[in-house]
Amino acid sequence: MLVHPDMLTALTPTSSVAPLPTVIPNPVITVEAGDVGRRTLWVVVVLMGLSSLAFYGMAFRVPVQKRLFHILTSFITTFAFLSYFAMATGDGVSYNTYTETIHHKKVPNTYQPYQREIYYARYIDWAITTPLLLLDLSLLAGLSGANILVAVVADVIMVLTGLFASFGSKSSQTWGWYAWACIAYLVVVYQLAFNGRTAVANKDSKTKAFYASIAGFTLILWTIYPIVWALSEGSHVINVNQEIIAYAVLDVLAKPVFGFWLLFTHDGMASTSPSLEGFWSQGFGSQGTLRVGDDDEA
Ligand code: RET
Repeated sequence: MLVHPDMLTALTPTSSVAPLPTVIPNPVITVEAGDVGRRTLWVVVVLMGLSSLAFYGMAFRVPVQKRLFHILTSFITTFAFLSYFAMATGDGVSYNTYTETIHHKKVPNTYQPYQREIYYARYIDWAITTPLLLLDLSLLAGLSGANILVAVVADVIMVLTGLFASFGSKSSQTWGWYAWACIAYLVVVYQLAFNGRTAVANKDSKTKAFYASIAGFTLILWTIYPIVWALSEGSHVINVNQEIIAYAVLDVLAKPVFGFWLLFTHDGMASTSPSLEGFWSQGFGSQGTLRVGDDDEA
């Protein structure tokens, strides 16, 4: 049988297959919460929900002028309830991708890509609730408006730069943002520890002693947050379940426990606590408001 020369060319093996790469990239490892983490989130949803109800109940038991701390504290646990509900149902979670270098003795380094869950709903919660916690403490101490403003702005900067740090993909980014957050935190500490103490010095001895204890408790507790962050989102030493549990314990102490302590103590010394007057408790008053039937008389 005669074979056309073109057919011969078609049958000849060629080297059209690309050479196999010598280093196969490692598959991405996903670091995420397991059952323990998810259950912990639900436990906190319930605790924040119940304490919000309790705080609203406590608010109703005091006259409206004396509800300032009750209202602020109820808002704090309500926001935390919503944020934990988001995280427990899988909302408010994203991934941060980063690569770790694996060093070898004789062959070149290899690289392991990871994607780790970031519960960014926390940061939205903190951006709203930590200023409210600061307001609770500042009003207790009698801090000036200017100092409260500085504390609140520094606090919001701390949370937002912390959020950027969580999504850093190289260490200069992550730890750079972390450094700005720590500086902002020091401003908050300064306002509470120094200006707060100076302001409360003019108050009665009960308020002075109470401020010293609750502000001391707050500063110790708040200082543990950047440590947990450094071990979890920062250097990935602890896994996502451990991260969730650590933040859950801190959040329950910083919000419901702080809140019950503040409100029970406050109710016991209500005579010396700030009171809401004028518009904040009475509205615009009866003068000048329209009464039913006014239009008919005109
Ligand atoms: C971050 C990381 C960057 C460095 C610093 C942080 C501080 C966070 C704090 C959070 C407090 C949260 C509270 C929540 C209540 O439920 C953002 C973790 C300094 C102090 C009190």
